[in-house]
Amino acid sequence: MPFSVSRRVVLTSTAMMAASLITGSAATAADAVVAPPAPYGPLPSARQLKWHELEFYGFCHFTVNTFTDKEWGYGDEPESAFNPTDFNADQIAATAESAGMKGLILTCKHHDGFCLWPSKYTEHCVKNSTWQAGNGDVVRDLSAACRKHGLKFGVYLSPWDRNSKLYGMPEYVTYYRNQLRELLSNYGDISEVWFDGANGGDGYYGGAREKRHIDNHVYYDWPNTWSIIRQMMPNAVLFSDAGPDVRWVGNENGMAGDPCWATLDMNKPNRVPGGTAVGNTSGERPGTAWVPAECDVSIRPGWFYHPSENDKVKTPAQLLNLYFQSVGHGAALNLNIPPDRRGQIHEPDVKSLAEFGRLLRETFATDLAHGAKVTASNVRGNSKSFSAEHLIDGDRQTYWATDDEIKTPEVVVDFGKPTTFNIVRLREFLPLGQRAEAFALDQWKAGKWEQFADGTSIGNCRLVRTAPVLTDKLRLRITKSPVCPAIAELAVFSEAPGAK
Ligand code: FUL
Repeated sequence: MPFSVSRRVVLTSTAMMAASLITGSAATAADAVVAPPAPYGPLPSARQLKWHELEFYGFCHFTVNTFTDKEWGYGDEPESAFNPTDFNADQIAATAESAGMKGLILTCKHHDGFCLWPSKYTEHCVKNSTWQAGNGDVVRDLSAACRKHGLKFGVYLSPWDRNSKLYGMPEYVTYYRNQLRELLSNYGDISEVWFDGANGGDGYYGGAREKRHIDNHVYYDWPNTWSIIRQMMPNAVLFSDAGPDVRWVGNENGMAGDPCWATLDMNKPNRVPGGTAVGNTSGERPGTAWVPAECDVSIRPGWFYHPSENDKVKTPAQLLNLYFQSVGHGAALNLNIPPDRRGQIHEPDVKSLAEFGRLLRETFATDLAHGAKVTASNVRGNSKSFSAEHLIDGDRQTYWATDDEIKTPEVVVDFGKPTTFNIVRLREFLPLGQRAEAFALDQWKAGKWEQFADGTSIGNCRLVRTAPVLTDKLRLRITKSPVCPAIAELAVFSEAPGAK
């Protein structure tokens, strides 16, 4: 009986409306009575769901360090040190776009305290540098270039300030918040605010030249700083070692753990504002909050541009590996591309990024599962709303789900002809939480199924990259799940040739 409806899933009309909202598709009369699975565990907020769609964006480390050849400025650099000879925000944004990035996060103020915008709260900023006769504003120009190139724009405002004489005193927190307000008021939409965990130590501090230590848990009063952003820029995600929206992955190598759960247990002692990143690489299951990971890494050994590193730019193949180990584990990739002393992305970096972008675009252009025949061992209430077809419809808002008691189902993709691939992409339907805990992939070979890969967390995106598989049928088995799975995508790709 094709569209039979089991007892357990008969709904009231209110629940039916909720069901069609949560499936994201208009339910037909026949399936309007089948309820979606109940959400499992912590759920993403609307702003986190939007952030998950970005997957890959860039960091832009630029300040006096670019000119002094340092990684951490002491805070005593003269404003004249910042003097790009040919700053070109458009070139920076165009380079990011060519790589396939969806946004850029600028170090508006790094630990040295120099501000890349004309702040009215300090003299230590671009208004006192000779660059553009003191009229320059990197934040203005780069945010505008990002908008032009369809990129999101995020801000990094270092809590640690080695220039400010106020650092370590309560007045500094007011200063910091005032600067945050400037950035949130004057530069359009801000997608992410990045809070660095590096804090306190020696510095210039207005001439004191001493060591200053603060207690990161209490000094900045993070809850009240975060609430400023919630009020002024409600869609911006807040990044720090402890979230609250996005967590640091716990290393600067661009690699997420395996598994990398999107959830954390906020009852652990380090899960407080200003807390540490212990446990961040893999996340915690089932967790109490949705705090997915971001993997930050630089295209060069350093975060800032150094001429001595011009021959140490990561290759397109290295960048592709990082993509698989970050985005492919359900996290985001934040790849740093530091402008040089002209104020542009240096040539070897531009070349590598363009080629990496080509590899990404060509690899993921054609889903070989599109148009295949998909058959599932179970479909929730036999309803079209939850059919296995949704795995290959290219739409993240629709998904395949099973009846509540079916936790380890399988689905077969029949290509109808021998097909070669080496990448399988899986996505869960995130509004229902991270559900599946393990899966396996089989190929049909010599008349029987043969497993060629397995894995743990899926979440926003799981990329399985293998040696080339040639088969006419692929099987996905969910091998462990506390509840019935809700899988939004099973896509199949063949890697573009030429990754060097
Ligand atoms: C670290 C900083 O100390 C580095 O300079 C860099 O900004 C990196 C992204 O975060 O904590």
